Amino acid sequence: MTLIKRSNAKYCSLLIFLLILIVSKANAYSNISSCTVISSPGYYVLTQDIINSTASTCIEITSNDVVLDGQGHRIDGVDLDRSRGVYVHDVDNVTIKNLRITDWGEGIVIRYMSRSTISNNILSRNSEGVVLWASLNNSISANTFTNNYEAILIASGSNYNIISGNVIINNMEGIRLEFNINNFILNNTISNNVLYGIQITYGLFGQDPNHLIYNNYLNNSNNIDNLNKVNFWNISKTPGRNIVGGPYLGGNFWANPSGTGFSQTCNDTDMDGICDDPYVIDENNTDYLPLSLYMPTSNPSHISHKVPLLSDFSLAVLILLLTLTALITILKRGE
Ligand SMILES: [Ca+2]
Ligand SMILES: [Ca+2]
Repeated sequence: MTLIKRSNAKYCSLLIFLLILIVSKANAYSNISSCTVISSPGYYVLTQDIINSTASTCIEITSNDVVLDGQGHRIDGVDLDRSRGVYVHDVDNVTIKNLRITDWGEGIVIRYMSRSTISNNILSRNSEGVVLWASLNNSISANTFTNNYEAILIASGSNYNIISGNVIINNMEGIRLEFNINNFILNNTISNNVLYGIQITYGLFGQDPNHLIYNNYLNNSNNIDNLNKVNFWNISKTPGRNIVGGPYLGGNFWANPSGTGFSQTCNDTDMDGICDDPYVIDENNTDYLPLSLYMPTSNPSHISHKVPLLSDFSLAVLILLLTLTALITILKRGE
């Protein structure tokens, strides 16, 4: 008995110690107010703008499990060639968010990073906005890229990354993918970029890149550039609000600034927001479900009333079924 009590007491103190450790870790916010190296895990907050920094690398992250939260502050350089706003390498589980990054050679450059997130940043006037080298399973989401030379470069050996919900407008080049495979590009607005919207070269070792690219709004004079091998440009027709407000997800919206893009001129006889015909990009690449301009024909207020009524009804049925199942279970237990 005494032995058991002693071991219980040991477990209790161990638990309390762990709890204290977790709580203290959760509260470990570190403030940053100038260029620095982050070499241990933690939550780092930028507390003020860094303006006209002449550093060759402003913030370097070398540790796993780091959050860098800019809280809307700027990391601004002086357009030095090959300078870096944020440089992250050899890490896992890093988040970079809420930063404004301007006037660098490379805004955010990443090498050997995995399972990490770059989100809600604004990148302008950099030679390259975000660059990924040999990095896997990352997410680049909800960032805004304007007036960079190249917005996003997914470079050699960077596979299985998700690039979603970004706004990429008025850059020289939009997204470039080279020597990598199986990346996902979805829900982005890629518009008015001078040379191209998306450029894809070969996959790794010359194989098919097999990138999946769907539900993007593409509105550039040259939407897709330099394709060589096979990629996928749509998912199967799935109910859901697409990027131009239509009722189905499928492929991409293909526009150009002069208003003559495939999606801007295609027929949509059954008015489901998907063009009648596929959009053939080249012999290896076809968007089988290109989006069309979606214009509901009936009174919009009529539609907006109809949808909630239907879903309310299904919810009521579901609740009824769950209640019945619970009642039956209780009754059976009572037997
Ligand atoms: Ca500057
Ligand atoms: Ca249709």
